[in-house]
Amino acid sequence: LIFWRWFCPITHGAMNPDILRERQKATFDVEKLTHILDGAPEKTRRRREIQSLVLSDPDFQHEDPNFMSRSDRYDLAVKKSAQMILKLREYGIADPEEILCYKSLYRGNRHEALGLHFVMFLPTLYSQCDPQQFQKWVPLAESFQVLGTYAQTEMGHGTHLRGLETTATYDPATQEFVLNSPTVSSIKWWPGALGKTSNYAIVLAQLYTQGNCHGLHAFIVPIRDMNTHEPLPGIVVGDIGPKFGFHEVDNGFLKLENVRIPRDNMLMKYSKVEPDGSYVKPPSAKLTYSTMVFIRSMIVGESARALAKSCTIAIRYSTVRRQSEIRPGEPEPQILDYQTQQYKLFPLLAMAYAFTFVGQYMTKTYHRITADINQGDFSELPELHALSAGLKAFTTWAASTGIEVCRMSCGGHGYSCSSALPEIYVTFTPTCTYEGENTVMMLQTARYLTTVHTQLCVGVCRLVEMAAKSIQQELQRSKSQEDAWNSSAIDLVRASDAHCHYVVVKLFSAKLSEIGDTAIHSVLSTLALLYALQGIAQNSGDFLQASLLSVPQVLQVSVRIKELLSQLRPNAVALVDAFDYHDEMLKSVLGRYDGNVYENLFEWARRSPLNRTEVHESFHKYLKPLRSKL
Ligand SMILES: Cc1cc2nc3c(=O)[nH]c(=O)nc-3n(C[C@H](O)[C@H](O)[C@H](O)COP(=O)(O)OP(=O)(O)OC[C@H]3O[C@@H](n4cnc5c(N)ncnc54)[C@H](O)[C@@H]3O)c2cc1C
Ligand SMILES: *[C@@H]1O[C@H](CO)[C@@H](O)[C@H](O)[C@H]1NC(C)=O
Ligand SMILES: CC(=O)N[C@H]1CO[C@H](CO)[C@@H](O)[C@@H]1O
Repeated sequence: LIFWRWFCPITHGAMNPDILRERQKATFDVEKLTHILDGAPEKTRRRREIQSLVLSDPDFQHEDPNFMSRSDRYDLAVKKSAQMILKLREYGIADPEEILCYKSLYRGNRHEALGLHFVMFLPTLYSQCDPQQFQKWVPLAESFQVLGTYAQTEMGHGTHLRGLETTATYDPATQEFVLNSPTVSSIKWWPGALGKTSNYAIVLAQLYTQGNCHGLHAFIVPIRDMNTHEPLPGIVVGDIGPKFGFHEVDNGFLKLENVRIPRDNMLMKYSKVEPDGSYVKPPSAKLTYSTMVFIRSMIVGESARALAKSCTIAIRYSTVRRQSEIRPGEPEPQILDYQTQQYKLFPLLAMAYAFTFVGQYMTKTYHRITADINQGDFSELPELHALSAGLKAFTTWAASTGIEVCRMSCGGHGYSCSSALPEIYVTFTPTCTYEGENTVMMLQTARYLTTVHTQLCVGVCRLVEMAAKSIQQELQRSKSQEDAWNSSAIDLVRASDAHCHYVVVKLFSAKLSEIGDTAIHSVLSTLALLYALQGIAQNSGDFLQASLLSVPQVLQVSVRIKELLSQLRPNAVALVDAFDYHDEMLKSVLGRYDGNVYENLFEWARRSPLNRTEVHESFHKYLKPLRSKL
């Protein structure tokens, strides 16, 4: 086994002089900015305390997954998940935020094997069990005897829930539900941890009782024997195969063949099936909104973190990488001194800050509104629901694109797994698809905007008006409301996008007013302005069309953007240092704090399994015989 520790590199060189000089140029106190990003000095202190627990733990050392097969990567992920559970207990870490912090340190840029158990299975039990079910299932799940996943998506349908085909038919004779996957397209497909890890699944199925269909309901379905872990009768379960990323996760398939479960395995907090088969309706559908809002606001935070990590790697590397020349005869410049390189990276740095503050705002708002909901006040829920859907889509799209820009800005080495950028990208990008497919989310936000468009900011309002006008025109062409909606969807998505963009700018500038330190205020104002102006420059067509800006004004915007890039240049490394990603967490040779990239790149490559023997067997098998045949 090849054990690795990023913080104890083979070469104990001093700090790279180029990156050292960058840090001396900073105009503000990096530590104070870290406190703002964490929320408070106390939070920074606690985060670092948890970090040192992880880093000083010998179990944290492991082989580099980049050099492992998929099966070994899965094995390592399960091992780490199991260790993590024991360690959280050992260290007495129980606060949800601190658990998240510990886990993100422990799993690095990748996914957790038991992720679905924590983020979907347990929360669904907490929110949808009736009191008796709660008593039965929660202790089993919290002690990990029951390892669960959430099986909603099928091969044929993900977005359109009414299209799901799995059936649960009540049989009053035995007081059981009979579950079936009646078609190939009805096979459950994608749920994380379903293939190999879980012994239970919450299965979403169309409920049939007394001859009527009552729509989707959630059922607790045992899929593997609790002792032997063998699949149970009628259960066909497995792994769906390699994917773009998520290599350590066993996203799975599940085919149900006349699987019988007791009546009280249907989650019955809201709707019920009585023993005789009569159906009792849920009181309100709104309650399920709040879980979605919560998960989507967490994803906004993930967008910020993925982008912040990527900017840290690309900006640090851009200060130690020297290439080409600007003036003939002079030394090669740091690549960050090319205007185009700054133009690629600084707007993304500004975006990472913007999204961090949006994430903080959403978490705060979620907690405030949850308190209102507990008092029976649902008034703000529709707006928050629409906003969280839009911001989830807006930030994940922008961050996905941004990570890829960071990767390409590192040239060839960005393509190597040693940069960590490929892993960050493939782990992050499915957030555009799961928990609400992005286009569909934007259209949901648009539906809300068209009902309130008089209260919107003037730019956004123009776009909503345009979309609304398009719907009107389509309706006049004697189309139905639904067809008019479809024919106006491009405009509707643009309007939502503009609204979200505006909200991000607004929240960023609101954050500035909270900041007392003048040096930090000044550099964050520069970032906020860059974020806002870059948004205008990229959508200048809309601003011109709506006569909100003139052509000379648009030209001024691009002049101002160039000035802001130069203004930010001296603080670039300090601004990414403030995100405070430890080398062990970043796991990037290019993004190392000490900037000693080249010697470590060589060390990393030498560990490649292909180098294990000096001569690979393929030489003897194919290349040598080729010579004798020619
Ligand atoms: C890594 C990963 C993990 C996952 N984990 C889970 C899990 O744990 N449990 C689970 O149940 N599922 C899981 N999923 C599945 C995921 O939730 C679905 O893939 C997602 O909901 C999108 O649905 P879909 O695949 O049907 O896409 P589709 O809806 O088929 O989307 C395809 C295209 O159609 C467009 N489209 C669809 N509807 C509309 C519309 N109304 N208007 C305009 N355009 C539309 C979309 O914009 C998109 O461009 C996971 C998926 C991935 C990739
Ligand atoms: C939706 O709109 C597009 C573009 O106008 C059109 O091509 C398509 O046929 C419409 N879809 C349906 C189902 O009517
Ligand atoms: C030339 C070279 O660096 N070879 C290395 C290849 O990889 C193995 C481990 O897999 C090393 O031990 C070799 O030194």
